[in-house]
Amino acid sequence: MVLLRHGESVWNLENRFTGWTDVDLSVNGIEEARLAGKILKNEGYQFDKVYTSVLKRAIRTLWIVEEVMDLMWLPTEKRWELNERHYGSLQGLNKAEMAKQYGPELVHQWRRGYAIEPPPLDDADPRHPRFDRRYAHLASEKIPASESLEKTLQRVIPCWEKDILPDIAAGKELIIVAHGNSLRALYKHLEGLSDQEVMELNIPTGIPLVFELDEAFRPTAHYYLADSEKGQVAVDGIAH
Ligand code: DG2
Repeated sequence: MVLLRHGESVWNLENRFTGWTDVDLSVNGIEEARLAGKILKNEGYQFDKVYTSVLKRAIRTLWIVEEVMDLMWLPTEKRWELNERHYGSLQGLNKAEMAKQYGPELVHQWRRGYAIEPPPLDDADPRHPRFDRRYAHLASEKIPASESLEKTLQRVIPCWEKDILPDIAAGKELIIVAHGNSLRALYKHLEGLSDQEVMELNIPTGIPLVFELDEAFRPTAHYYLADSEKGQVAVDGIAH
C-alpha cells in the first residue's frame, strides 16, 4: 500500500492554513506529483484501486500520477473522510504571522497537538462546509467547523476499517492520495503511535510512502520512495 500526500499546494507555498479550503497545486506541486508518478513507475509499482479525498490538490496529484504511470483507468473512491483536518477559522491565515501574533507554542499546538481544536468557523461563515454541495449528504453533526487530529482520526479510521481494509483483504494493491493530517492520523493508527509521538510526525508533500503489511494487515515495514537529495531533505525536514 502506498500513501501519498498531495504535491505542494498554492497555500502550502504561501504558508497559509488550508484545511478544507479547495486550493490547487502550485507549479512546484505539479512537478512533485510528476516525480512521484515517475518514481512509482520506475520502481515497478502497480495498483488496482485508488482512494483520495474530495479536495482538488489531492485529486489533481492523483490525476498526474495516473497519467505518468499510464493508469488513468484505475477505479477511484473519492472520500470526504480522507480530507485534510478542518482548520476552522485559521483557514487562510499565514502560519508565520499567527506564530508572531499568538506565539509559536500555541501555533505548534494547533498544528501538531493531538486533541486541540483550532477556533471554529462561524456557522454563518460562507466558507462553512455546510454550504458546500459535496458535503450535503452528511448529517449536520458530521460536518466540522474545526477539527483536532483526534477528530480527524475518528473519521479516517472508520473509512480505513470499513472500506480500505476489505479491499486490501481482497488482494488489491492500493494507493491513497490524501493530506498531511489525514495521513498522520492513518499512520498513527497503523504504527500505534502515542498521542505524544504523533506530534513529531510530519509527512512531506509528493513523496510516496510505502507500507508493507502482514496477513493481519499490521505494518512490517514502511519507507519513503525518495531517490533524490531533495526528496531526502523533505523527508528529514518538515513543515509542508
Ligand atoms: C496543510 C497541513 O494541509 O498543514 O491544511 O494547512 O496537507 O492539505 O497541505 P495539506 C494545511 P499543517 O498541519 O502542516 O500546518
